[in-house]
Amino acid sequence: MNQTLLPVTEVTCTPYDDQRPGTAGLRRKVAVFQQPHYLETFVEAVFRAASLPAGARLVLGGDGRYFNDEAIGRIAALAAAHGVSELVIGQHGLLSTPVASHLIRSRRADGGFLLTASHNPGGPEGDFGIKFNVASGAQAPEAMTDRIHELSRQVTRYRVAQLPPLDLARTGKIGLPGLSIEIVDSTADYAALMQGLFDFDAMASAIRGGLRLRFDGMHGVTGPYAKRIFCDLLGAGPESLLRAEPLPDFGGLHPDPNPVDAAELVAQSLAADAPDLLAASDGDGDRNMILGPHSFVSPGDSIAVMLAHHRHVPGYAGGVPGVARSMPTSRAVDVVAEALGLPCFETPTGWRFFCNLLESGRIGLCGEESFGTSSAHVREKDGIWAVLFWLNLLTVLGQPLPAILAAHWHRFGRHHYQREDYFIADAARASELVEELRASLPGLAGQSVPGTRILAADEFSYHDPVDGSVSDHQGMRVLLEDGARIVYRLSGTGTSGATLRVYLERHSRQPNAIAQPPEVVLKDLATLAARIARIAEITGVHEPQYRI
Ligand code: VG1
Ligand code: CO
Repeated sequence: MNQTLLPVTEVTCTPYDDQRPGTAGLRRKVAVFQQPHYLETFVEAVFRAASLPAGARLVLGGDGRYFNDEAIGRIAALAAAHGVSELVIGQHGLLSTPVASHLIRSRRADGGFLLTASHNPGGPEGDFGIKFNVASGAQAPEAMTDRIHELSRQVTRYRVAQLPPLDLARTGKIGLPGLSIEIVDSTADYAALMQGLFDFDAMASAIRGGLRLRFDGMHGVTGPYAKRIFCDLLGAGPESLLRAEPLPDFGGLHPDPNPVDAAELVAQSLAADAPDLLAASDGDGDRNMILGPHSFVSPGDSIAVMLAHHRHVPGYAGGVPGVARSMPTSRAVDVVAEALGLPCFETPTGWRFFCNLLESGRIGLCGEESFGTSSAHVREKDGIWAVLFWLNLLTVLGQPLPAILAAHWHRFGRHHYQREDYFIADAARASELVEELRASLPGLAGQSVPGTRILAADEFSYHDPVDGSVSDHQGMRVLLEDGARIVYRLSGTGTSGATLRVYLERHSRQPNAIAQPPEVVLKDLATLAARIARIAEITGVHEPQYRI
């Protein structure tokens, strides 16, 4: 018998065919989500695929982008009709991605819906997205997202409970028949989690002693967390925060923490009176960019430096069992792991692939090249955590950031790294390029290229050591005899056309080469990468849109 006491209505609809989640959830233009029943169809498919226990508890919140609050109300109505008895919702509808993961774990929830399209633009003309995370706080695994897609094509009816309008601004409990809703200020929970990992006294004392921090929230979800942690708890002044108010359209900008979209922060890092640590996070607060005076920490270097010094940070003083990086991430962390005698796993792009390794205790730190790093404290990447890790390192090492980087390169060599994004408006051309490149892989090994030869070329397949699942077609890689590497893959987070990502990497040990900027060291490799994949010839696109 149905226990729901709220009135429930049944709605009939025609299924959609395009609801396959990508690298991190379903992302579409807002206008697509606004089509009748579109959101409900996907959420209904999630409920069918997840088979939650009766009386389940769910976490609900998002990055505050346009459509966030409306989606919360509509998901709550479906949840109640599915017998969910408790909802934990972020105040103002806001939860950063790592905080949502933390709340699912700490509240022992059965899962959660994260409303975000991450670094994609927001506003009525922008993008929206939905991700479902399971009880461990991790994103739904691939088998489940495949199932969600399959089920979404069969949704011809769904049920919604009639809920009163929810006041998301007021924290506290709302008791409804059969459903309890708690609106939470998540900054307190998150600050407590961070206080358990980092030395807040030492960081506060360094800030009192003159250490200057600048954090750019890019009008995403991190502003309130940053204010609470950096200003209220660590004593940084208000000038430390830029763009710290969450806005539904992110101020019309792209909330992506990279040197192109956070150019103002980069300019500040190059000024004569640059702060000691500068950082930015993305729309949903899971990415980070770290800068110091006249220096930029590449994402691959960030995880490598963290690993090299992790025992100086209280939450990691006992050591980590191992590390992991996504395949396209630079191999800088591999070199450190080897020196420390730790296992280093290579996973496909997408945070969900780290989660089995984290959950089974095989790794304690992991990172992606797309400005994402995190640890076993949650099951998502975590932007503010990364900033605190670096702040804690600056404090305990007592050296400026550029000196920490220089010492790292001196010891381990430097992995020069760049990602090139080719936007290809006609997705069919992009697929053609991938097919042709795949077909050419077996013939590449042994070919001479300027200055060296191709050692190997293959397509990455991942065998998950924990659940035995296999994920094919996870990027194509070309290894050169001099150790350099090219990786190609198509983005799985865009909402129009296709984006070909080309990742370039070269490990340098000579001081002269170490001192050169990546664009100089990788120039030849970029030309070679474009030639091997015949990018211009097949797609008509001659230059990458982004070179990061
Ligand atoms: C991109 C990044 C990937 C990241 C994903 C989600 O995916 O490359 O590393 O996990 O975004 O990040 P893709 O398929 O476009 O390359 V986020 O910050 O959007 O949750
Ligand atoms: Co993100």
